[in-house]
Amino acid sequence: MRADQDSRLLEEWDEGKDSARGKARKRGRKWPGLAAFILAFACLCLVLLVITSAAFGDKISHGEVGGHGMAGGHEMSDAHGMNGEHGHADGHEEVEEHEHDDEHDEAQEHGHDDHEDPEEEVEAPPVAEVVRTNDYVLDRSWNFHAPPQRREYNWTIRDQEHNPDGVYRSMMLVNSQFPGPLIEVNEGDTIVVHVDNQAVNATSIHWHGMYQNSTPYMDGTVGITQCPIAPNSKFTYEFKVSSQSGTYWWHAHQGLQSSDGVHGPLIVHNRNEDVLQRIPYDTDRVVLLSDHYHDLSSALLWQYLKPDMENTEPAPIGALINGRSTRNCDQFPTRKCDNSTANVGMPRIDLATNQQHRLRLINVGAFAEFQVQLDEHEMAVTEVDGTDVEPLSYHRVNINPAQRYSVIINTTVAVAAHRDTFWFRARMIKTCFTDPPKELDPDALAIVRYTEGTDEVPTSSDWEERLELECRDMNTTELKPVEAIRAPSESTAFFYLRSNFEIGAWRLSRGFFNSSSFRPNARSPTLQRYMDGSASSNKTFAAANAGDVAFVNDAAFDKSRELVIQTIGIQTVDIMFSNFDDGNHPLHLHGYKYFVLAQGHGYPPLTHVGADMTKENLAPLYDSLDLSNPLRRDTASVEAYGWILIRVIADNPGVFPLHCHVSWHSEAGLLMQLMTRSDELANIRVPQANLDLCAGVGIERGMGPNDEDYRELAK
Ligand SMILES: [Cu+2]
Repeated sequence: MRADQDSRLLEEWDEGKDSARGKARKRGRKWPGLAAFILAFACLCLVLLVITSAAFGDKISHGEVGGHGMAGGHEMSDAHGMNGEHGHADGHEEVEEHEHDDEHDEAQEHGHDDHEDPEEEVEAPPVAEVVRTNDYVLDRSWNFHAPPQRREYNWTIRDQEHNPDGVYRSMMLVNSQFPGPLIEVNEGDTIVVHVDNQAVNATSIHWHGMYQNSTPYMDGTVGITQCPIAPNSKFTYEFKVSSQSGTYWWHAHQGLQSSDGVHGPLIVHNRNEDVLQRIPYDTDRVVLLSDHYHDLSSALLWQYLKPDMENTEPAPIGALINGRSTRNCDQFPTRKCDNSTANVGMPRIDLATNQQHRLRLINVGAFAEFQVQLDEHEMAVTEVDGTDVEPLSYHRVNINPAQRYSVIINTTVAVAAHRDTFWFRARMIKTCFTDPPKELDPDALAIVRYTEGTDEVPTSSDWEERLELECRDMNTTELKPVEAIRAPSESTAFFYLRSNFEIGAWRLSRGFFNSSSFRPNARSPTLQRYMDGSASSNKTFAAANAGDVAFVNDAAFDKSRELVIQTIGIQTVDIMFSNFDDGNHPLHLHGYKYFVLAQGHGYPPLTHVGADMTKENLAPLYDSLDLSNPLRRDTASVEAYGWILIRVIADNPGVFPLHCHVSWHSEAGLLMQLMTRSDELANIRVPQANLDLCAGVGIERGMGPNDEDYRELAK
């Protein structure tokens, strides 16, 4: 930042703040009317943040900059990500790379300075040329029987400008790739990821669906298992993958950085994959589905959490398949846009004829549910969130955020249909968007080609069934795990949780489980607090009543901010969720797969309607359950005004969040924690490198705003 820019930028900042105050006084306004202001505001916030940071080191008052996260404007700080330099674009040391765009490969081998000084790099060329797009075609010659090994990856995270659909926006990318690098391992391997955070914000990486058995401190959740990785600092994740396989993913767990680009697939091969997958297949690939926003999540989050917003989630502008789509730049006259770059365009998926093809569908988006189909082809579902299931055929597969479904497609219909190309359609259920932008394109399309290189435009037919209008899980009751496991016949504990949103004047719109709305403590993660407390024999970490094996620990934790269910020994915990909101909540539990016992709309079967939701009162529901082999997964949804009953065998020592995976909702506080096998936690030592993160400078950068930030605005 040049000194002569400072005064002008400060003036602009003041204007922005005044403008924000004026708008904030108008109650009940919806976001599109404020979009321009919010963008300007976010930019200015970052301008100030950078100025303040430069002038005062890293002491940034929350009140001054509208939030220790605000961090809205990577625009200002992009410089250190925009010089076209980067490390091994892949960062992948032991596994060959199989997904790539040839035209971008020459950029991979450039080295980079570990600690570039952003102040030296004001002028930066556009970086779009060097962002690599991944197609994630897995190599069928993969050695499923290789001895267990360390699979090591080097990742550098930077702020970069990129145009996934033509429109340029600020993003946060790993190794200049969007979507991010593929992690591919065998069950039994150890994953090692060296993260070098060169972004302006602090970050943290979560390994979605990994059990982290014996390494709970590697789960990557800010305020729960670690402090954030500060800007200009490094951290190494290392954990063994055991007793699980299938399709997973990784993503940032700080703010909504995942939506800004920090995400990618994580595939764990089972040594018996050919047995567990009942349909043999010739090809294997990952298909990431994502809602797409043209603005940084931090700017949108600021608006979303504003008082009186009534849980109106920011709606996406479009959708991406493996980080691609294409928009007409004329629709966005105020945006920098180029839809002729190599990364932009409709994805082509080459599936040779007369074969079987595995597609691993992952919804990596922040909000939207997708309904996915390949015209004129049935899809046999063979895996759900890492659980192999007996194949069942569907015309469409509906997939909520963070969920995964593998489907097998049989390409033998060409001859009958006289076609060579077909539409692959991933359509967002747009009826769940309260206030969509007028430029919304809810359908992501790809072309499946039987013959590589053909230019034929598909004329394939849509299915006749009408499209889904509700956001909820597809009916999974018929999907039976190949490895049959009977759910325990009884639970040892039962908890009832109501989810709802509360709004109020001059208070953030917050999501609640019962009366708790999560606020992460970036400098004191729950896990470390427990470790410290138990080491000093702090009695608050024990049950209040002798004999309690599962309890809400409101002695050690302020449950208005941190709702922690603690268990001692191996317990079987049932949780019934009721949703009093008009939005769907895909509920993700870290560190586990749970049994989905039942889910539905309205009230579950009760003995006494209107009486408390106790296990006894739920006898009619419990009596109707089929426990012989229920679906096990890590993300299942409680639909709007609906309910879900899950059963967790709580046998994994650690502190694991259970939260809504609509990122807007979880940032609004819809998150609680299970501290399981707390009696075993004392035997686990948190590595010093993890503890050291908490002393990092700037670790709050990138977190969501505080209530206080809005009070400042209201003055
Ligand atoms: Cu939710």
